[in-house]
Amino acid sequence: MRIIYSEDHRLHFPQAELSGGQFVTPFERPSRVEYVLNRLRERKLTDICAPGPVDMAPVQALLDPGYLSFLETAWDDWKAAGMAGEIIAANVPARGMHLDRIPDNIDGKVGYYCHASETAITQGTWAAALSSVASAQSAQRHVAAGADSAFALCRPPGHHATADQYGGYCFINNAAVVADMFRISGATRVAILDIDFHHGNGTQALFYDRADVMFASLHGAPQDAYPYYLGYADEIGKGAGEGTNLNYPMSEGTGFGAWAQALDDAIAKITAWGAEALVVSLGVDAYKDDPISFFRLESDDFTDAGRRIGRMKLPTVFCMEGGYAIEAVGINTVNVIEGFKDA
Ligand code: OKP
Ligand code: ZN
Repeated sequence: MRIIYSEDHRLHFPQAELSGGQFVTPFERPSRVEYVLNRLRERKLTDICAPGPVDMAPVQALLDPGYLSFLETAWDDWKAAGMAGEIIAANVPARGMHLDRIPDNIDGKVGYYCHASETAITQGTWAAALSSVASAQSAQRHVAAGADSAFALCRPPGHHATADQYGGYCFINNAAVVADMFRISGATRVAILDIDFHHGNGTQALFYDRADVMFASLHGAPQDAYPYYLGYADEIGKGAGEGTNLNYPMSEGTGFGAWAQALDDAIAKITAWGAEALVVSLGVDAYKDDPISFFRLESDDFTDAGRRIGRMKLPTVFCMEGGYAIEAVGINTVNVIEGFKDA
């Protein structure tokens, strides 16, 4: 399987994540990619390439132009305003406030375009986010050109990013851009299967009213898990998109038995719906030792999951999302890939 990644992911490494009222070293850190790369090489998966240049047209077609230009200049604007530290949102428009009037002040803009303040923006964040979506796009082009699958080792991740908000370590929704590119390149129906522990709220929001992209997500129940305000089972899509959004919220302690049942159900529905291409939001934070998650999957379970996904026999692009038990991230991620290949 072709693997695509850019070294420019390293340009995004904020010093701090706001966690439990303290600043800690971000869980989403550059070494995650190194663990995956090392494991890929150990398992002789060595078809590893750098992406081509980012293609902004599909990104601009899907996302809000004001949001993209905010991200592009946020760091310079922040510094020009005399801010000493990294960009952390300190204000958010909330109930009773205007949700549609965008302030000029950078501090106000940051809050407007952010939905979770644990995520900092630093000097290299925009460049890294572009390199991440470039990897996803290269993977998509490889599969659209006839390969059966490709793995975009995206960093930063994307599935929490909406058309106009960042948060949850995500800035540009890589998987969503890939799905939309499959549509643009001729697929009638595209499915996104999100197996990251966290609900893909950004992906859901981007396709909620669209009938051409099905979104299915397995995740920690929103009553107890980030992103908290979305991911309930009764969110089924709206308008033309009604019936093409599938949420499988699961409670603390969920192990592979229940998780795999949800996976099989999602797979059956995607198959019955007639998807022509598949995008997998590949997070491995459902792992038992993940420091910020509460499922109990073992490393071998990821191989099994990959095999189930592989049996769909769809053209497939994997986009890396989360996974923070860093020493196991490589094994668990590559287990999915090997299970898929083995199906
Ligand atoms: C991103 B992805 C830890 C709280 C973290 C945000 C989690 C983002 C997960 N103190 N909250 O879906 O893996
Ligand atoms: Zn996650």
